Amino acid sequence: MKIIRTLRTSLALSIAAALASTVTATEFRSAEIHPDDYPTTLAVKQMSETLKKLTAGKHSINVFSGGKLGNEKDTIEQVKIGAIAMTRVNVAPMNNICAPTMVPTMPFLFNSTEHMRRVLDGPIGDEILKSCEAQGFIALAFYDSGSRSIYSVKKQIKTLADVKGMKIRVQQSDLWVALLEAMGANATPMPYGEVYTALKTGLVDAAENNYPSYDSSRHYEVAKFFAKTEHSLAPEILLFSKKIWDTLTPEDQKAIRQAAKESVPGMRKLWDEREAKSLATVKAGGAIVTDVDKASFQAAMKPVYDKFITDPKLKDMVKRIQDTK
Ligand code: BDP
Repeated sequence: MKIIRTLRTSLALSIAAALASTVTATEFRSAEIHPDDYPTTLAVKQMSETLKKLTAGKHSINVFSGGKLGNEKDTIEQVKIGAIAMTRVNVAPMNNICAPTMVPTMPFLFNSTEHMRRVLDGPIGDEILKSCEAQGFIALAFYDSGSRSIYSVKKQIKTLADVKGMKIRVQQSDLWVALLEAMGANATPMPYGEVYTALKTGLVDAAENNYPSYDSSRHYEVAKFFAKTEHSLAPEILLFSKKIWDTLTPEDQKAIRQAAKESVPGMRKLWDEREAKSLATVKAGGAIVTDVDKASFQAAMKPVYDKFITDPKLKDMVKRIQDTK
């Protein structure tokens, strides 16, 4: 009897140990709307390699590219409930969830890519990332997304007056709606995956994005007038589920943070190369890229700041960014 009981106990213990080891060795799922060759996808894959090394093969990340796990808003929800471990999104769909993410979206706030990188690499960047935690997200890092400009189907935009009454697709964020409305446009929020058809069928007259997205989404085929408004440098953000995070050991958490941070320089290199390549591709494909009277756009942005940067903490953050040299 006693022997059987001992055997049973040891069997139960070894099953428990086997289960524990399968539970702790994890391949985290990460959502991505861009295709496999896009800099954000490649950067998270690189992060996975680093994570594997740092955890001796215990953890890795499987990137589901091309929107396989849903649009950005949906994947954020999935990450929040722990159904997906990670998602790489633009800060835009986080604007309504976590107010400090509005700051790096603000129009004409950064005066160059270098300025943006310096700010996001420093204490202000960390503050913004940290602020997502209360909403259920461990924000690991920012990635570059270049500057966003308006591209239209029928008419070339030269000054602010040309935008008046145009139906322009924006990301799903109240701030983005207000930003384009302040330009005089009729802002239409919708997920990225629906924009090509919306442009093609005339549901919208224009959209706005950076060169790599304008290229990889093939929006340039249907909206060939690219006007360099360069109105926002809104970055990308890497979000990890707090629900899953809280089940991990401190060592694993540290490794994930480190792997994310270490993927940033490589991502920026890929980004710079891709921007140049995409500009060449869209031009060769018939896109007409022109300068605009930027001052007229800049002058129209005050109401956006007045409406969204009301919290003294956010006001102070904007000021600190403007003061960062
Ligand atoms: C791209 C961002 C992507 C956004 C998309 C958009 O990389 O995260 O979903 O813009 O406009 O530049 O929705």
